[in-house]
Amino acid sequence: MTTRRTILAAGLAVAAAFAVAPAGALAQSKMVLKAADVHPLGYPTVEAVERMGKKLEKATNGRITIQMFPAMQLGGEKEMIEQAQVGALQIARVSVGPVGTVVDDLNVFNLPFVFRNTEHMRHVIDGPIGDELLKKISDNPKTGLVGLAWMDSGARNFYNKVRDVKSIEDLKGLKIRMMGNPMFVETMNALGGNGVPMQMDQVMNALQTGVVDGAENNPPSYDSFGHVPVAKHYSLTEHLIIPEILVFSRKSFDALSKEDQELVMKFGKETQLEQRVLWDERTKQAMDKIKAAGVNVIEIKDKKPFQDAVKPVWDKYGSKYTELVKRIQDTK
Ligand code: BDP
Repeated sequence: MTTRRTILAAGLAVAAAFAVAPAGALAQSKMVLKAADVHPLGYPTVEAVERMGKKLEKATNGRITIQMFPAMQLGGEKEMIEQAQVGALQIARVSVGPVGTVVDDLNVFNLPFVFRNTEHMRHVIDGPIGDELLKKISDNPKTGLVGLAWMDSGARNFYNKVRDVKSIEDLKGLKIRMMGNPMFVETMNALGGNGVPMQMDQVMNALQTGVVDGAENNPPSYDSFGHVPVAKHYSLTEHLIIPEILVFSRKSFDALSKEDQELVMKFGKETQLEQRVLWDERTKQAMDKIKAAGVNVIEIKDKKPFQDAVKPVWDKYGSKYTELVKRIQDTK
């Protein structure tokens, strides 16, 4: 079994390899940028980063390439962030969920129902707020990260193996896996269920053994993590609309030449709109697969009871972001 320690040790070996050449020499020599994602090859986020790698390779005549470690090969997102911070990994594609525990500014996107819908989220990440938050990551030396781009992750919906969740009452007592950030556990608890924080690498097992009754995710993830056959009640609550983020290791970034930094920033940013096209296709396909698998897909027409119930989460965390939330709400 891979432990966090072995993952980090492997990562540190990679860091050593990346750091061998001094900064000046790095500009000339071949460089392999390690990238990681919890999703498998072909998933929109993975594909977008691989395309970024092809562009880098072309622009540098093969000098810079990206080596992708998909499907949790380098551990969960917490480990990926840690590896990027120490320079063991150069590119991490992670959810804003776990990044919020490192960069508090980002937690504004982790507030339940902060976006009206996914279209609204897109307008926010594509506009000045998106740019400012990426800059906050890059400008704060404590993060150890450079923000490259946002990606789409649709809206998250509850699924479980016990019953149809049609109203908030139906969530009562259900143990639901949430991403590792206290805000999510509290969101679930405020909705009447029991939030269980857990990294994705443990969720399948937890579902099968009954440690949890369900989880929540967008259609592509629900499908691609293989949870559909195990938990066949899917309620379109859209309680969290959390973008993904592409970050680069600050330590590795500072070792690049200015020209290479510019290429990384440019091609990194281009992934934002490219991934979106792939995302829309994948969401359609996933929804078709979910329905064909006999899942009870439940539309939630009135989300108000859900929105009212998460007020304690807003009372506790929202006040820090009053101004930013207003700007988000004012974004058309
Ligand atoms: C998916 C995100 C991924 C998260 C995962 C999760 O793409 O980054 O790790 O959810 O729930 O939608 O852990």
